[in-house]
Amino acid sequence: MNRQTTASTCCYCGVGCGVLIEHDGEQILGVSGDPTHPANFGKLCSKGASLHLTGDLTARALYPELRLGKGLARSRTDWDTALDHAVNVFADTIAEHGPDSVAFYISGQLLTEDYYAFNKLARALVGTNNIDSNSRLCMSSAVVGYKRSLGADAPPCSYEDLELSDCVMIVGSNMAYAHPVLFRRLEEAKSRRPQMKVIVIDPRRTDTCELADLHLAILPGTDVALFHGILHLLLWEDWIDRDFIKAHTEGLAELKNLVRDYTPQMVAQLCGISTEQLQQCAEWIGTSPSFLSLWCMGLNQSTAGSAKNSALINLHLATGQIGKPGAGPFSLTGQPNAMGGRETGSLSNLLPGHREAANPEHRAEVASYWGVEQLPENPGLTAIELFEQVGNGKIKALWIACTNPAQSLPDQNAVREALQACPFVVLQEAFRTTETAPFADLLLPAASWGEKEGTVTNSERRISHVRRAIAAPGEARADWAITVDFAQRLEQRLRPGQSSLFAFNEPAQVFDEYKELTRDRDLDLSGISHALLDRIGPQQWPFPGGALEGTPRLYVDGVFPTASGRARFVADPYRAAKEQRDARFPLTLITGRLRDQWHGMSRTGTAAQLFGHVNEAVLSLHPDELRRHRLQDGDLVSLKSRRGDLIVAVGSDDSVRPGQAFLPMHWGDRFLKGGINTITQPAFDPLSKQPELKHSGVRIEPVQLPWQLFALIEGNVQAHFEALRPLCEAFTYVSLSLTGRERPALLIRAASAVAPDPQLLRDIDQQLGLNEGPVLAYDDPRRSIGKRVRIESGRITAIRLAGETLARHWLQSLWLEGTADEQLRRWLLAPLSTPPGSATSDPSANKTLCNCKNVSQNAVCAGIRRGLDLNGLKQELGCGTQCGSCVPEIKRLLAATAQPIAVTS
Ligand SMILES: Nc1nc2c(c(=O)[nH]1)N[C@H]1C(S)=C(S)[C@@H](COP(=O)(O)OP(=O)(O)OC[C@H]3O[C@@H](n4cnc5c(=O)[nH]c(N)nc54)[C@H](O)[C@@H]3O)O[C@H]1N2
Ligand SMILES: Nc1nc2c(c(=O)[nH]1)N[C@H]1C(S)=C(S)[C@@H](COP(=O)(O)OP(=O)(O)OC[C@H]3O[C@@H](n4cnc5c(=O)[nH]c(N)nc54)[C@H](O)[C@@H]3O)O[C@H]1N2
Ligand code: SF4
Ligand SMILES: [Mo]
Repeated sequence: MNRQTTASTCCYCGVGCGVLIEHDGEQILGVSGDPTHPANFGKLCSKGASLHLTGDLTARALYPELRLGKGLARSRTDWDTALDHAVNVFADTIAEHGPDSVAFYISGQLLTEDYYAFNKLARALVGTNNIDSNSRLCMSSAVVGYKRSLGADAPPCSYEDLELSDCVMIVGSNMAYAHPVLFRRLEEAKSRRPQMKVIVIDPRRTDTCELADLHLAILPGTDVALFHGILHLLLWEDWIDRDFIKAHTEGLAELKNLVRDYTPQMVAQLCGISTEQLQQCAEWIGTSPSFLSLWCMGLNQSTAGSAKNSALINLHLATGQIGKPGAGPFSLTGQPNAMGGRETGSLSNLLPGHREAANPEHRAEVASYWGVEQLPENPGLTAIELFEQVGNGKIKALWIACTNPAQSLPDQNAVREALQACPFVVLQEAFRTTETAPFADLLLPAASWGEKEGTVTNSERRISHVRRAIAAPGEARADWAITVDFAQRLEQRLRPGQSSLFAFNEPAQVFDEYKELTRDRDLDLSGISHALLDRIGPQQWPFPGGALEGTPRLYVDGVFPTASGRARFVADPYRAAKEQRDARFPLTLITGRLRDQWHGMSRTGTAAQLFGHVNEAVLSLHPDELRRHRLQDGDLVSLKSRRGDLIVAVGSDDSVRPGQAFLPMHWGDRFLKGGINTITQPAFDPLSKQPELKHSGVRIEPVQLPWQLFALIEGNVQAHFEALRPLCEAFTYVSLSLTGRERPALLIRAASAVAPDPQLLRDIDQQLGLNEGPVLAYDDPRRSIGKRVRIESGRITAIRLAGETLARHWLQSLWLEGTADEQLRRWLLAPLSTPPGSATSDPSANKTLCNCKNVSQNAVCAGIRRGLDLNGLKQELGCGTQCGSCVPEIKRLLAATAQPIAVTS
């Protein structure tokens, strides 16, 4: 077939970039940025640009699988059997225990049409509000913040405001990694207008700080105190907009009383910054012609998430910095369709069209539109509560779609127990490899990126048409279609003889039904249709019927969707987080994102080149902290919290302050035994119910795990992963990753206190192809040391070291170079295990900075030593010339060798 191009969107972050998918009708061959898409104008980041390299078919769920009893294995079945079985279990459970004994846990990565279908299924057909989404872990504090302060859940800004602003404050967001293409836009704007001020507020010195004129490394969780301290100064210095306050707001008097106490000295001390920094920050906010704030999980994922959001919005109201170009409180959404979930009412407390499930009028409106008598009154469970109720047996049938709760929810020990105990778990997934998959009694294969059609809304309220390029593999089906098929079958049990609530044949029909529920509401998008988006491109809501274009900015007239039409100052005091570091748990563990991985890595974890930047789980600690604990880079430690523990390697990193530690959120139990959310806490914000995923009190303890294993096997990565990971369960520490670009390989590191049963090693060797064939082996059973290397056509293709693994870096380098020389043979057949020569440095420590051009950190550093500046490096090495995701890091290296950054804490 001919090569074709289909315009669609990237399935990762909330920037919502347009992509052009190159394919031949059957396979996706390449991807590039869509130059006409207003979110990215042709740019993509390292993740978007490598989309076509991910999604290994061998990792995909391809057909339905059903388990007919706990303890049995799942086996392949057909769609009819699968869905009829699910209908029987759901209908019986509802009949016996009522509609609130079932629940749906869905995802901000579903399309709007998928979301709507699920929501209607839960509320109109099943009759429960037990439908919540992973957006509860992500955006729910922003939802509360916008609604409390401004009256509706609507980010009022546009991406172009980043370019137009005079002062941009980035708080609790590592945009350089998490919203890279927007960060590119900001970088360019700042290079055009260097007088633009950029403030970053983050406990860590992230790559985002490369753009900062001021970095406030506040102590974790102290944002509310900081914002109140800033407001205190704004009031004191009279850097406020009295006219705006008078005409368009209410509640300042009460807030003034509160922030009077937030003196610069007290705030500086609480936040761990200097009063000069605080003063500077307030001055830029108060005196810049326009002020924009961007925030993400550093604010939302907190037991004070709602208070943090409102305290930040207070600053915009006090300065009148909203509803005009370059200004406003702009929450960055995490997932590609976090917004669509909010619009379609897919959190337990919401209903479609920005309505409230607790509001009887709203329920009546939606019920009448749907043609059902009523909608359920009982409040629905939110994510954390939902899994608690699964754990204590109240939820007896759970439907999970497009999310991986056995990786991403906090307090994993409890979550996995709950999933294990749940009588019936349905999992609608694109990949069968996830941590949640083993708990599924019914696995339904879902179509994924490039294979499905519908709409998504990005951070700036812009709706894009997501188009299908190729057919889904195997028997996988689009999410909306699975949901609608199930609902139609369930209707026959629950409302026999009545006309269908789910008479949908294509996603455009779902959209058309949904959009009427937004008519005349703040988000009115009733003028949009799939066909219109095809004609005029992606559009920002509100977009009422008859509109010719979308709405770039909200509240330009100063009228807010509250009862009085005025925005509200919210006076929540600063409250210290409940779980503070203390004598028993003296470190604060912060979790967050890496540049090239996406969440639980079901997709990004299939592409070896996405491990080039960071190749395994490392707990980052300040060098002083390492010294205090007498630890070296790379040592294994036991990381403990009140909820669990985990063995992980430590790394020295001075971007983390002493007293803190950082661990990326991505490593679930598959890649790091235990998974990082074993440590995190389920405590949540009282209003938004969003859990405190960012901080936990932890301690590290030394471990003695002298027996070590290192293995590398080239090719068939997924198959080897699946065969080897279960065998590794016997070890105390297990870490898996991929390596290589052209010749991907699986890497395993493991450690234990004592040598394992020799049979286990033989089983591992069997999987590694090291029991026979062209294998060189040396075993010293007395010392429990063994080494095996497979050499084919003069190249290493598999390695296994057991006992001690000193030679691993050397062997990995030889594998990478594709050489197998005499020296290797001599070393292999000798009792000595230390590698010859000096080539013992870790090849993966030489990380790939630039994924597009495959340029390593060593090459960049060498260039810097030769005197190259950023442009010189770009010209000579090519790094940073394509997606630009590596530019902040290159700048940091340049700064480190030239002179320290001017302003940091
Ligand atoms: N590469 C990549 N990009 C992604 C994702 C991904 O998985 N990978 N996921 C997407 C999703 S769903 C989301 S929600 C976004 C998340 O995007 P971000 O929120 O930007 O990413 P995080 O790294 O989770 O957290 C941001 C920062 O919050 C800081 N922080 C921690 N505690 C505090 C605090 O108390 N106060 C302040 N001010 N800052 C604090 C952390 O140090 C961290 O640098 O990213 C989206 N984009
Ligand atoms: N410690 C810690 N934990 C965190 C966070 C943190 O910062 N720190 N962040 C939290 C946040 S903000 C978020 S958003 C969550 C994310 O947590 P999850 O929702 O668990 O993240 P993903 O791994 O993206 O899960 C999406 C799943 O959907 C599957 N999938 C992909 N495409 C499709 C599709 O089209 N259809 C279907 N049915 N399935 C598909 C993928 O294979 C994947 O398994 O993690 C949260 N957990
Ligand atoms: S910034 Fe990167 S991950 Fe986010 S939508 Fe664009 S290409 Fe995808
Ligand atoms: Mo998120």
